[in-house]
Amino acid sequence: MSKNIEIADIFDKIADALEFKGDNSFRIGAYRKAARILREYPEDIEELYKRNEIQKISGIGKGMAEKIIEYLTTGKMKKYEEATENIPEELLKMLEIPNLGPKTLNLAYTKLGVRTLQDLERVIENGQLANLFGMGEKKVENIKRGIELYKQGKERIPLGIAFPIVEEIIEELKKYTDKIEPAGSLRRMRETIGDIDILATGKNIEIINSFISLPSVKEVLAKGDTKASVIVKTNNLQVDLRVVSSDSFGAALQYFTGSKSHNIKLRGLAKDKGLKISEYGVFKGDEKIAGRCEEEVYKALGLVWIPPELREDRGEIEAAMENKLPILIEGKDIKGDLHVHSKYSDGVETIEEIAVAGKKMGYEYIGICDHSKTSKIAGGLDEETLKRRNEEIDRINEKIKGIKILKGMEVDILSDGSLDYPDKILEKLDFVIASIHQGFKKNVTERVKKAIENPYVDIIAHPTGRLLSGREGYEIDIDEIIEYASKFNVVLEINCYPDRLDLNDVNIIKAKSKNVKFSLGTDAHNIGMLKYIKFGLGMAKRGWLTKKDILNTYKWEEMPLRRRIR
Ligand code: DGT
Ligand code: CA
Ligand code: CA
Ligand code: ZN
Repeated sequence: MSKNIEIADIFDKIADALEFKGDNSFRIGAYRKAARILREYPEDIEELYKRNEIQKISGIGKGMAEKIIEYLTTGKMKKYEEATENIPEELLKMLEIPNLGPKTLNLAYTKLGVRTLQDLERVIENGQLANLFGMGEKKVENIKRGIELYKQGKERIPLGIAFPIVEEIIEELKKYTDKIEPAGSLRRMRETIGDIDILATGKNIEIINSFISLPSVKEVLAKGDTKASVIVKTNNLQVDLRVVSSDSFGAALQYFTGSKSHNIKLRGLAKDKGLKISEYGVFKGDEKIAGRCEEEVYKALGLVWIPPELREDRGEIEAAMENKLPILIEGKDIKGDLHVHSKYSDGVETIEEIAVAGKKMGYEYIGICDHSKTSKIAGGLDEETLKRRNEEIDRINEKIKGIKILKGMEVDILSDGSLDYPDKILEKLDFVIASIHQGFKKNVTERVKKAIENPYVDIIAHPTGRLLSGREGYEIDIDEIIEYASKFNVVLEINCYPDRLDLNDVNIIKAKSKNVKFSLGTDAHNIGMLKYIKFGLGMAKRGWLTKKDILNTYKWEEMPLRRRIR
């Protein structure tokens, strides 16, 4: 897949170069979008090319396809060479520095001869940059801060880390605002977040002042009448707050929720209808025809409201035009969690405590899935202990009414692809999740396929094994697993654990197209983690899933488990 990434990088660099040169934003957006599609594309682009199918990639137009083919056949791209002509390589890289826009960089380059990061730091230190027209101390301070972040290797933050920060900020500011909502990638529930965007209405000064003096704020980057940017203590994450008037709240929420590519498409649609859309509203000439709420904004463009999780320009605008958006799964549809660890393996609470917590969540059932015997460090259960656990589950089911505790297990797939318990034990369980926890380098795809062939395996846990923290996962051919799961009616898990979110949206879309069903499991190791279900729900929505796609929306008796379908 290396060519996919290689070409994506080139497209991004073209966009950077165009921005640097002050080109119009439409073309820039087109390159950024193509880069993103390639980065996320599941298949090797060279294979597609061999089959003459580059144009079939959804979202890649004729022009982009030609550029991809040009690069694959000649190893070069003329457009890239044109766009980056006369721009030093180092300068291109510097466009990634937060708070340093392409215009400023261009100015520093043309007026002060800045060509490298060291050059930039020098003109900051000796005051030359601040003396440039339109600059000033404040702006330079921000760039300095940006360089620091850049050097730290500005990473994207997992959704699971950003989410509670936003919840806390919103909770604190609520009393000063009429309305306050998260926007940006966080509202779209992307698996990682670049920065946090929050939108509010109310008394500007009060809101902004309380925002910048929140205890979680480490540094104030900018403060104005209608917006402020801060760095919070957690992960040096940037938070942008904008205060807008209530009659454009919907338009602003729409605009700042993005994604950029969704917005660009929407702007084009507005243009076709002789309208203009901005963060202030939808306009017909000078007349504002929508802006107060999002529904109104989409309606003005002839669309039904589009859930934020779908706003990635993956066909949602076309679907909304024909009123063919899926009815997405919602939190209220979820009847239980299907992957929870108890004290029997490496979880914190007893079966009873988990049952009580599950009831509090409003669940009808909760699936206890402890580790199997080979996972010794995770307190894996030998056969004797498993028997005792199952007896305890029976007892607690008698004792506590209103929730059913399910006897699940998360069973290791061993190095030869066999499972960690014999079939006669697997058979007695309510359901079985199989997972790879060892031998990450040893034929993972083949082993998982073998596990799928076992008639007592209902679900494959965290199917790709990737970890957002970048710690070691395993290598697996997920396309092959999806095909195989589909063939054997095996369900693929959407593991809701913030470091996993596995399957993710891209893989969910692929698996759904092969009629695979999904299960939501938090992989909770203590009851506080049961709330992670919302992150899996986010992935499910981003994957266009409806109620019937997901086991957890069925009553236990009606759940389409593989062992029942046979
Ligand atoms: P992130 O922060 O990298 O995780 O991703 P976003 O989507 O939150 O992006 P961000 O924070 O740069 O901007 C928030 C939203 O504002 C974005 O989703 C769409 C909107 N937006 C920002 N810049 C542009 C732009 O140049 N054109 C358009 N149409 N929308 C933009
Ligand atoms: Ca953002
Ligand atoms: Ca932002
Ligand atoms: Zn687990």
